[in-house]
Amino acid sequence: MGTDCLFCRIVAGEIPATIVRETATTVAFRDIDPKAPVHVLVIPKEHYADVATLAQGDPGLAGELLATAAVVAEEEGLLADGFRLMFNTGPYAGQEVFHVHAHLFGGAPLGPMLC
Ligand code: D5M
Repeated sequence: MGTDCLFCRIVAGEIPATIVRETATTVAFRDIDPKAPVHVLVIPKEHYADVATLAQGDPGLAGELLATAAVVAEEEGLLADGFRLMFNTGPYAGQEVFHVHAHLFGGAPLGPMLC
C-alpha cells in the first residue's frame, strides 16, 4: 500500500520502530503505547487491511505471522506463564491501524477479556 500506511512505512524503514524480530515475510516490533509489560505487534510485510483479508487472501502468510508471534513469545519468556494474541478487526473492535497486526501481550496476569 505504501506511503499512506503507517505500518508499511515501518516495514520500509521510513518510520522508526523497536523491531524485535524480522523474517522474510513478517516483522515484530514493540507497541508505541504498551498495555502490558510485553506488548509486541506482529505484522506481515505485505499489506493486508485486517486478519480476515489476510487469512482469506494468503493463509500461508497468516501462518507465518502466527509462527513469528510464537517465536517472539518464546524469546520474550512468555511460554511458561502464558500470553494473549489478539487481532482487532474493524470498527466494533476499535481497529485503528488498517494493516493487519497481532497484538502479543504478556509478562503479567492479563485479566479476563472484556468481551
Ligand atoms: O492498534 C494499533 C496499535 O498500533 C496501537 O496499540 C498503537 C500502535 N502503534 C501506533 N503507531 C505505532 C508506531 N509508530 N509504532 C509502534 N506501535 C504503534 P489497533 O489494534 O489498530 O487498535
